[in-house]
Amino acid sequence: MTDPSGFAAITSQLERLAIEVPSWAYGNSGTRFKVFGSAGTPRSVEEKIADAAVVNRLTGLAPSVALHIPWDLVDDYTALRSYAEDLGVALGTINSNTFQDDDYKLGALTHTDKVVRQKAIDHHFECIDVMHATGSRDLKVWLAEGSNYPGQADLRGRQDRLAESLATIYERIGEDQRLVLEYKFFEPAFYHTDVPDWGTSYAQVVALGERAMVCLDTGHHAPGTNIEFIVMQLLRLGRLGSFDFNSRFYADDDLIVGAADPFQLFRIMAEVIRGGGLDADSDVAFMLDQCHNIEDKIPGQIRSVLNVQEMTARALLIDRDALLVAQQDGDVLGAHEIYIDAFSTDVRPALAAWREERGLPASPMRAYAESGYQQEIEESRRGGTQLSWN
Ligand code: AOS
Ligand code: ZN
Ligand code: ZN
Repeated sequence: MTDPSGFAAITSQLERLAIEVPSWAYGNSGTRFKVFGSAGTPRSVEEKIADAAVVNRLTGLAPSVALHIPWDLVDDYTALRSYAEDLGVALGTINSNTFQDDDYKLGALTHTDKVVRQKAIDHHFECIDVMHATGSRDLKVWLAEGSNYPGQADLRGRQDRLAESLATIYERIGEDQRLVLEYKFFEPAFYHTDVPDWGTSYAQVVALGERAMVCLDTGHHAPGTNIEFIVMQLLRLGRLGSFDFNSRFYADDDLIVGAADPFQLFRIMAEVIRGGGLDADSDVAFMLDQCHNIEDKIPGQIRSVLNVQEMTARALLIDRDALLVAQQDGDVLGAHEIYIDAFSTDVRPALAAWREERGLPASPMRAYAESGYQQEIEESRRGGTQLSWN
């Protein structure tokens, strides 16, 4: 096969791409208006993992599953780990939850009441215990904390309490584990959130130590934010721990990554590559944080990991040497054209052929549709009730 796009030169890097899928993507989800149930929804954590394993089997791209505590509560995490490994996937990031308990209405790690703060800290300790059993590296902390009305809360006091609570949790993290702090500029609190932006997350994690990192959820920025700049900066500072990938049009939409703006995903992956985030020694974790409210969940996840792969391939095709020369020469439009040339390259045929070479289906979407798995779970999992919230 001829290789006009130079695809052969990028496969060794592309091979390293691994995307963690979230257990909650396989459960039913919706908006505050309606949760549409879908046939075949998993009834247990094990069934969510089984579905995630199908995504990995067909794409070769999703070797681990993120869990959420307490949504994925089981008695024996060591047994769950073996169950997952038998299906060819690992248990990945453990996500904590301090947003569904009445005690946390006015805050959890930032609460003025020490008893409530300790309860939230203890929950994180439990998550760390789970991590030891599952073999997970990352504890991901997303906090639904903030206030709705100016004057409601002491912004400074909350930030200080947050630092203290995080430090207590961080002390418990094992030598080979990391604490990853996610930021979000709004919701469920609307006036202020306690970790609204990358700068706050960065300031908090730097104070903790080397194994504390920032999580960048692509849906958690104000419209128009230059997300790839943040990617560049966090990589430059050595604190980009992980991504929560998804797409948004208006809010925290949690739609399929790359669906709303594939060019943005390309730009993000271009900065990841430029900053060494795809190098062999990189420890940046790529995760999805999505919910499939109206589409089938498994093909939704397959589509998502393929979108990341496709934009990564295009970003790898940027002619870096030529780009550097054009940039140094001040060739504004020449540099821009080199960048756009890569984005405009249709890598789909080359990706399909490369998958086949590695024993994967050329079209994982088609392979799933033809596999009969969807019909099988719709038949066998009647009464599936697992809900996920995002
Ligand atoms: C919430 O908006 C965040 O994106 C969280 O990362 C996540 O969706 C939640 O913590 C589920 O675990
Ligand atoms: Zn997220
Ligand atoms: Zn979110």
